[in-house]
Amino acid sequence: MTLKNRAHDILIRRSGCAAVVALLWATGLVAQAADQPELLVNPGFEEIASGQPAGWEASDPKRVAPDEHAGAGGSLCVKLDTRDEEGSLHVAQNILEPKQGQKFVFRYRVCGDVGEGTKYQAYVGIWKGTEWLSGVATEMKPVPSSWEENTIEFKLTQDASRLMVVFAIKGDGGAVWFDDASLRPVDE
Ligand SMILES: [Ca+2]
Repeated sequence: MTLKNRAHDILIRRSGCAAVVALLWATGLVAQAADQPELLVNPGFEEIASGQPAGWEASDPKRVAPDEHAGAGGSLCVKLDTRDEEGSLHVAQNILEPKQGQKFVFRYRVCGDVGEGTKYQAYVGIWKGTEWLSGVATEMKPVPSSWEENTIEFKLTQDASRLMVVFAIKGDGGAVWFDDASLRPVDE
């Protein structure tokens, strides 16, 4: 088996495993999901529109794209790639008129192949119209080399009219993948 074929074989097996996990997860949480709807469109980056993750806005369509990285949930994730040109990239989605006073849980998975100079941000920006109010988890973080899941809870107490979920990278070169994003209201 060639290296390429072997890599493909591993990718297929991992994808199959992820699909089973996703199915179990979905079956177990049907009732809960009905009470707590997912607010993001295309949270798993599985749908593509004009070559881009549907529902998401990319800072640079040439360097932010759907990708079949091994270990992605489902088949696809989103890849932010600064290997050819350093700088910053992001992919983002707006949620209009979130419920004020509501508690939310924000989840995502991330992994990357980067030098030490590249870090990532996965945050929720809170806006009143075009005015920035605050942000949740805005710090730059080191990029893990294998998939890592993060969960952040926050309560919307301010006069917010818009949330923005943002995945961003900044640095001197590398590729970072994000997948399985989620933003759901949760009961207190
Ligand atoms: Ca996915």
